[in-house]
Amino acid sequence: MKGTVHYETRGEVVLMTIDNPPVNPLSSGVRQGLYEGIEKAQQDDSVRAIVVTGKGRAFIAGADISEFGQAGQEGASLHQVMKMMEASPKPLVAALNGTAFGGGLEVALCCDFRVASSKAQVGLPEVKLGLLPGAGGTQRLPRLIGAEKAMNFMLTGQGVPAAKAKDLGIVDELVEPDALIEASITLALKKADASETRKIRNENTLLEADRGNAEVFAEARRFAAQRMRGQFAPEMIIRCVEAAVNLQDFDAGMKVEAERFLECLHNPQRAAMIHVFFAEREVARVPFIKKDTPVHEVHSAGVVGCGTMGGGIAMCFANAGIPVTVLETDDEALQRGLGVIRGNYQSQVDRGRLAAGQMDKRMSLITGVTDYGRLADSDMVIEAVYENLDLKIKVFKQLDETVKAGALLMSNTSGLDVDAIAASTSRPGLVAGMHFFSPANVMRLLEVVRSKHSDNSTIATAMAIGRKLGKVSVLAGNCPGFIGNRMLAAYMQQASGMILEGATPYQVDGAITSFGLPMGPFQMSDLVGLDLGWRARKLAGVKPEDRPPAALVPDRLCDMGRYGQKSGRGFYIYPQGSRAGTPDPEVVSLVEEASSELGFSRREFDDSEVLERAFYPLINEGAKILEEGIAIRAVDIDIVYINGYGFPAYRGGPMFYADSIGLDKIYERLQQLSADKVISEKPAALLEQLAKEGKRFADFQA
Ligand code: 3H9
Repeated sequence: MKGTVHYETRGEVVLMTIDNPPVNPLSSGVRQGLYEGIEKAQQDDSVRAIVVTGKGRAFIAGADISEFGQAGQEGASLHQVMKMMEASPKPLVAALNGTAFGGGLEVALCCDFRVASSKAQVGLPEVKLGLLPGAGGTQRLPRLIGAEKAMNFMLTGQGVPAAKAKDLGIVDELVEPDALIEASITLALKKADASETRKIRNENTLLEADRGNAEVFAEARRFAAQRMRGQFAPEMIIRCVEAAVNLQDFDAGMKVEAERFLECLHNPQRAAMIHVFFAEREVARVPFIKKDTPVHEVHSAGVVGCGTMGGGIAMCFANAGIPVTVLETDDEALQRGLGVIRGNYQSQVDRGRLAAGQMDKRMSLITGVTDYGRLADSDMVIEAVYENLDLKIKVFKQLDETVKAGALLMSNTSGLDVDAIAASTSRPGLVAGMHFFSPANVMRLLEVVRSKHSDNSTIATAMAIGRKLGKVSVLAGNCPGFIGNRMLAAYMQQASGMILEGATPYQVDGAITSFGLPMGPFQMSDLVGLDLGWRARKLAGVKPEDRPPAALVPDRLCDMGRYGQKSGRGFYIYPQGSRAGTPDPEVVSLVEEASSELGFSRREFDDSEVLERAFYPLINEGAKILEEGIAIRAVDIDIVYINGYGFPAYRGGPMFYADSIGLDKIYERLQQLSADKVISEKPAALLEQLAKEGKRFADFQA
């Protein structure tokens, strides 16, 4: 059995300490230890009260996630443990030393009283795993803090610091970390002296106040529809709280909770979201980075370029408390860039997300310069100039000459050749790609791109700095587009093909957003700007007859001045600067004309065909990325796609999604598409091999 609980008597109080490193999940040994310990304490007449705490940085991180979906369960169940706790006439005090999440907080809510160290954090994050708090949380929390606050707490799944938990009424006492055990024992004895216990299950006052308040549930549903579109668990949480309020019978409410929990447990979203939880931790493990791989100290950073990307990257450093120097070509561009940064911070202050003092502090960490020499002392410089290889190489040569020896030089390129960039310097080992996603200060993903020259310590530092900036860093190899943009190209190509063959842009976008992405390919094109490709083709002197068929519709739109959101029109019409576009019949006619010009006879598409066409070639590109070693594992691709491209976490990422469909099915369909010349290539050799062996991408080991 995994994990244990230490049992020790302190006078008339038993102190039980959960020990299951590193974060004390409720694994079999912990549940069994709690069960036996509480039973023993009940039987011992010299014991008057019980204190439960955790060893290390957590109280209890929740149920053991790795046990979900596994057959059979060793040891006592959590419900058996809780039954015993609630039946205890001896007061139980939870001494919250650190993180009390999920089942951990539910154990604390089952105790009579809660004392928290000022360093503790509590939360019910089950929703992020496609679950609901299934150990009484949906029934006890509304009884303790009311339905509205409880639903908000469970639907956001955000942890709150101990002080906030005290304000909410979740915690009874707040103490300094050193005083926690003493304070908890003192409280336990005081309550024992007064023969006082507090069983939240018996409290109905707040529920009565919520009864008949339909608006509180309507509001929770609006919140879930807006912020958690497509997710299964939020509605289940709301129904459990409705049961708590309407039934006002704890055991009946628990029955509803148990049924709904099982529904969540068996829903495919649960498996997908737990896959994502572990995948996020897995991507941090890079086989060639060992514990003893040296990591460069980065006390100060430089950024070349203060446009949208450069400014956002500078904000990331300032937000992490690292001084950053931003370089622009002239003072006008610099002031414009700094103005945008200030404006971004100001809007955070206006929305109450940042204190004004914090904004001043962050701005004071950003220094704007127009002279390369001022970057000389930076420990790491990130280039974020226009996406052109010659220009980037010019910048790197200049940086190589000016920035101190030993400093790291990184490129924010989104797909250019990092080998060539590195080779243009005298320190190729200290060069790598750090591809941030726009807006860089918001998006969580960082692709760290390893050139064939990069030292291991350069990569280790880039990965570590990414984490320090609050990003999820994923390692990619060097190839055009790296992981994300290379796969995106396959997807965009299919989207363009489908509208020429008979779908409308609105149908394609509709199918993709119903699947769970925040926007479809044509909404995305409008956001990025249709004119980028159009201008690039003009600059390169591409003749209209040589233009790829996929470019015909966007180029025609640009010829009409429809560049996308920025000009108020593109594939969609954006009334008065609105971000939500409305479809335009004129575009449908234009698409139909383009189809006929190119010799297509248009046909009907259904949404399932749109999804196959959009995602199967993307998955195929993912398979090639794996076989070429551009991504180390399928999970790396999943994390890139979820955090950089809005693939719904509840579908686990494209490679997990492929595994759940079955690789044989995907392989067959791709073969068909290849035979019909819908895709220009054959299915990836790796996909063919895994499909024939009945395996999954998850089984692939490089
Ligand atoms: C639940 O409770 C259901 C109940 O309502 C109903 C039951 C009937 N289980 O994140 P870290 C591992 S659902 C198993 O790097 P940090 C993690 O994989 C649960 N393993 O540390 C990692 O392993 P490795 C609700 C877990 O300090 C290691 O611990 N609870 C669990 O940055 C360190 O993790 C949650 O959703 C777990 N529950 O953050 C909480 N938790 O080293 C999920 C962690 O091999 N956990 N591990 O990669 C977290 O949010 C964070 O881990 C936590 C610590 C904030 C606790």
